[in-house]
Amino acid sequence: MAGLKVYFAGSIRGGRADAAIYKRIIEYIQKTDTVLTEHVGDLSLSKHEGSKPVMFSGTDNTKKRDVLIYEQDTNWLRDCDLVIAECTTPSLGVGYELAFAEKLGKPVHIFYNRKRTALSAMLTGDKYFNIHPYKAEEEIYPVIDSILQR
Ligand code: 6K6
Repeated sequence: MAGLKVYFAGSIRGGRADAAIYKRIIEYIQKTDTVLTEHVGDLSLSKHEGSKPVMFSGTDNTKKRDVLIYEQDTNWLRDCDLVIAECTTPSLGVGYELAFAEKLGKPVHIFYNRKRTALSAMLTGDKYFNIHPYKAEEEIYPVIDSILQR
Protein backbone atom coordinates (compact mmCIF):
# COMPACT_ATOMS: atom_id res chain seq x y z
CA MET A 1 0.00 0.00 0.00
CA ALA A 2 1.55 3.27 -1.05
CA GLY A 3 0.78 6.80 -2.14
CA LEU A 4 -2.75 8.07 -2.60
CA LYS A 5 -5.79 5.93 -1.89
CA VAL A 6 -7.86 5.92 -5.06
CA TYR A 7 -11.48 4.77 -5.28
CA PHE A 8 -11.91 3.56 -8.85
CA ALA A 9 -15.55 3.34 -9.98
CA GLY A 10 -16.78 1.44 -13.05
CA SER A 11 -19.91 -0.39 -14.07
CA ILE A 12 -20.65 -3.87 -12.68
CA ARG A 13 -24.38 -4.64 -12.94
CA GLY A 14 -24.73 -1.81 -15.48
CA GLY A 15 -22.74 -4.06 -17.87
CA ARG A 16 -19.15 -5.25 -18.23
CA ALA A 17 -18.39 -4.12 -21.81
CA ASP A 18 -15.55 -1.86 -20.60
CA ALA A 19 -14.11 -4.15 -17.91
CA ALA A 20 -10.78 -4.48 -19.78
CA ILE A 21 -10.33 -0.69 -19.83
CA TYR A 22 -11.10 -0.55 -16.08
CA LYS A 23 -8.41 -3.19 -15.51
CA ARG A 24 -5.80 -1.25 -17.51
CA ILE A 25 -6.61 2.02 -15.72
CA ILE A 26 -6.42 0.29 -12.32
CA GLU A 27 -3.04 -1.27 -13.18
CA TYR A 28 -1.78 2.12 -14.36
CA ILE A 29 -2.79 3.80 -11.09
CA GLN A 30 -1.22 0.95 -9.12
CA LYS A 31 2.23 1.75 -10.53
CA THR A 32 2.52 4.39 -7.82
CA ASP A 33 -0.70 4.49 -5.80
CA THR A 34 -3.29 2.27 -4.12
CA VAL A 35 -6.62 1.29 -5.67
CA LEU A 36 -9.16 0.36 -2.98
CA THR A 37 -11.58 -1.16 -5.49
CA GLU A 38 -9.37 -3.48 -7.55
CA HIS A 39 -12.28 -5.96 -8.04
CA VAL A 40 -13.99 -3.50 -10.47
CA GLY A 41 -11.34 -4.53 -13.03
CA ASP A 42 -11.76 -8.27 -12.44
CA LEU A 43 -12.39 -9.71 -15.92
CA SER A 44 -13.99 -12.86 -14.53
CA LEU A 45 -16.72 -10.81 -12.85
CA SER A 46 -20.00 -10.76 -14.78
CA LYS A 47 -22.81 -8.27 -14.36
CA HIS A 48 -24.80 -11.05 -12.67
CA GLU A 49 -22.18 -11.37 -9.91
CA GLY A 50 -23.72 -11.02 -6.49
CA SER A 51 -27.06 -12.46 -7.55
CA LYS A 52 -26.00 -15.96 -8.60
CA PRO A 53 -28.67 -18.44 -7.46
CA VAL A 54 -26.13 -21.27 -7.02
CA MET A 55 -23.91 -19.41 -4.57
CA PHE A 56 -26.51 -17.26 -2.89
CA SER A 57 -29.85 -18.98 -2.87
CA GLY A 58 -32.82 -16.86 -1.97
CA THR A 59 -33.51 -13.14 -1.92
CA ASP A 60 -32.49 -12.73 1.73
CA ASN A 61 -28.88 -13.85 1.23
CA THR A 62 -28.51 -11.76 -1.91
CA LYS A 63 -29.86 -8.73 -0.07
CA LYS A 64 -27.51 -9.34 2.88
CA ARG A 65 -24.58 -9.56 0.51
CA ASP A 66 -25.60 -6.32 -1.16
CA VAL A 67 -25.80 -4.62 2.25
CA LEU A 68 -22.21 -5.72 2.93
CA ILE A 69 -21.10 -4.45 -0.50
CA TYR A 70 -22.80 -1.09 0.15
CA GLU A 71 -21.23 -0.77 3.61
CA GLN A 72 -17.74 -1.70 2.36
CA ASP A 73 -17.90 0.63 -0.66
CA THR A 74 -19.24 3.62 1.30
CA ASN A 75 -16.52 3.06 3.93
CA TRP A 76 -13.89 3.05 1.15
CA LEU A 77 -15.40 6.27 -0.22
CA ARG A 78 -14.98 7.86 3.24
CA ASP A 79 -11.41 6.56 3.43
CA CYS A 80 -10.18 7.46 -0.08
CA ASP A 81 -8.19 10.52 -1.14
CA LEU A 82 -9.93 10.83 -4.51
CA VAL A 83 -12.32 9.12 -6.89
CA ILE A 84 -11.60 8.21 -10.50
CA ALA A 85 -14.55 6.89 -12.53
CA GLU A 86 -14.84 5.51 -16.06
CA CYS A 87 -18.43 6.26 -17.10
CA THR A 88 -18.71 5.16 -20.75
CA THR A 89 -20.97 2.26 -19.72
CA PRO A 90 -23.78 3.85 -17.69
CA SER A 91 -24.21 2.47 -14.16
CA LEU A 92 -26.64 3.44 -11.41
CA GLY A 93 -24.11 2.32 -8.80
CA VAL A 94 -21.36 4.54 -10.23
CA GLY A 95 -23.75 7.51 -10.43
CA TYR A 96 -24.64 6.98 -6.76
CA GLU A 97 -20.95 6.76 -5.79
CA LEU A 98 -20.16 10.02 -7.59
CA ALA A 99 -22.89 11.91 -5.73
CA PHE A 100 -21.80 10.28 -2.44
CA ALA A 101 -18.18 11.34 -3.05
CA GLU A 102 -19.30 14.91 -3.78
CA LYS A 103 -21.19 15.02 -0.47
CA LEU A 104 -17.98 13.91 1.26
CA GLY A 105 -15.98 16.63 -0.53
CA LYS A 106 -13.65 14.11 -2.24
CA PRO A 107 -12.06 15.18 -5.54
CA VAL A 108 -13.87 13.37 -8.37
CA HIS A 109 -12.51 12.73 -11.89
CA ILE A 110 -14.81 11.30 -14.52
CA PHE A 111 -13.58 9.80 -17.81
CA TYR A 112 -15.85 8.79 -20.68
CA ASN A 113 -15.46 7.99 -24.36
CA ARG A 114 -17.32 10.77 -26.12
CA LYS A 115 -17.57 8.82 -29.36
CA ARG A 116 -19.57 6.12 -27.59
CA THR A 117 -21.70 7.88 -24.99
CA ALA A 118 -23.46 11.12 -24.14
CA LEU A 119 -22.79 11.52 -20.44
CA SER A 120 -25.75 12.38 -18.20
CA ALA A 121 -26.42 16.10 -17.76
CA MET A 122 -26.50 15.38 -14.01
CA LEU A 123 -22.74 14.83 -14.30
CA THR A 124 -21.73 17.25 -17.06
CA GLY A 125 -23.93 19.94 -15.50
CA ASP A 126 -22.42 19.59 -12.02
CA LYS A 127 -19.49 22.01 -11.79
CA TYR A 128 -18.07 20.07 -8.83
CA PHE A 129 -16.93 17.22 -11.08
CA ASN A 130 -13.71 17.17 -13.13
CA ILE A 131 -14.85 15.69 -16.43
CA HIS A 132 -12.38 14.27 -18.96
CA PRO A 133 -13.96 13.24 -22.28
CA TYR A 134 -11.65 11.20 -24.50
CA LYS A 135 -11.72 9.76 -28.00
CA ALA A 136 -8.94 7.19 -27.63
CA GLU A 137 -7.90 5.29 -24.52
CA GLU A 138 -4.28 6.51 -24.66
CA GLU A 139 -5.52 10.04 -23.87
CA ILE A 140 -6.54 8.86 -20.39
CA TYR A 141 -3.07 8.04 -19.03
CA PRO A 142 -1.34 11.47 -19.18
CA VAL A 143 -4.40 12.94 -17.45
CA ILE A 144 -4.10 10.31 -14.71
CA ASP A 145 -0.40 11.23 -14.33
CA SER A 146 -1.43 14.82 -13.73
CA ILE A 147 -4.28 13.87 -11.34
CA LEU A 148 -1.84 11.77 -9.29
CA GLN A 149 0.76 14.55 -9.48
CA ARG A 150 3.42 12.29 -10.97
C1 6K6 B 1 -17.80 -9.55 -5.88
C2 6K6 B 1 -16.55 -9.54 -6.45
C3 6K6 B 1 -16.48 -8.44 -7.16
O1 6K6 B 1 -17.69 -7.75 -7.06
C4 6K6 B 1 -18.46 -8.46 -6.27
C5 6K6 B 1 -19.82 -8.10 -5.89
N1 6K6 B 1 -20.26 -6.80 -6.32
C6 6K6 B 1 -19.70 -5.62 -5.93
N2 6K6 B 1 -18.64 -5.56 -5.12
C7 6K6 B 1 -18.09 -4.34 -4.81
N3 6K6 B 1 -18.52 -3.16 -5.32
C8 6K6 B 1 -19.58 -3.20 -6.11
C9 6K6 B 1 -20.23 -4.40 -6.44
N4 6K6 B 1 -21.27 -4.13 -7.24
C10 6K6 B 1 -21.25 -2.80 -7.42
N5 6K6 B 1 -20.23 -2.23 -6.75
C11 6K6 B 1 -19.85 -0.80 -6.77
O2 6K6 B 1 -20.80 -0.11 -7.53
C12 6K6 B 1 -18.49 -0.61 -7.41
O3 6K6 B 1 -17.71 0.24 -6.61
C13 6K6 B 1 -18.77 0.03 -8.78
O4 6K6 B 1 -18.04 1.26 -8.95
C14 6K6 B 1 -20.27 0.32 -8.79
C15 6K6 B 1 -20.98 -0.41 -9.93
O5 6K6 B 1 -22.35 -0.29 -9.78
P1 6K6 B 1 -23.39 -1.18 -10.69
O6 6K6 B 1 -24.72 -0.54 -10.43
O7 6K6 B 1 -22.95 -1.04 -12.13
O8 6K6 B 1 -23.28 -2.58 -10.20
